Amino acid sequence: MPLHINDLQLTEIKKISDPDGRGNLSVIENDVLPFEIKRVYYLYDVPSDGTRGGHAHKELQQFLIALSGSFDVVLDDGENRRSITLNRPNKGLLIPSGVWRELENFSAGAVCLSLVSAEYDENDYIREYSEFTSIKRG
Ligand code: T46
Repeated sequence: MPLHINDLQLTEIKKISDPDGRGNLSVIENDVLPFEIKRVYYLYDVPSDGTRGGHAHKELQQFLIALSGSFDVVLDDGENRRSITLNRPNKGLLIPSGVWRELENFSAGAVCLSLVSAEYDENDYIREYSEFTSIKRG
């Protein structure tokens, strides 16, 4: 069945709260993600009017976390669009392949951690929205 944008939801990440008030620790183990992590990168110092993304991936899957601050991820499956706010370090957003994404409304100090399923490959990117929709239409 083709992916519908409403299938994409935030995933809870395990949080271990220190009983002596030393704060929290969150952990991502291999069973949380449907892929093996091959690369990690992070976005930071993004101006409040800046946008990141604006493309889809042919194969790459990724898991985004707002380690600090907040930002919105606009998701588009070629027919429907919705926006999800990431603002907690113990919630992540899994984005499968074939989903157009735009990241916007970064708060001051926001850090977006991205765990991804493959090494960097520019050929995996679809950077033209018209190409994306035409692939989606088949
Ligand atoms: C995504 C969003 C959330 C590299 O050399 N290696 C890398 O691993 C990456 C991710 C990028 N780059 C280079 C390629 C460009 O020259 O860094 C430059 C900026 O990349 P890009 O314009 O793709 O950055 P974003 O923030 O628009 O997109 C990135 C990821 O590329 C993308 O997969 O989903 O973050």
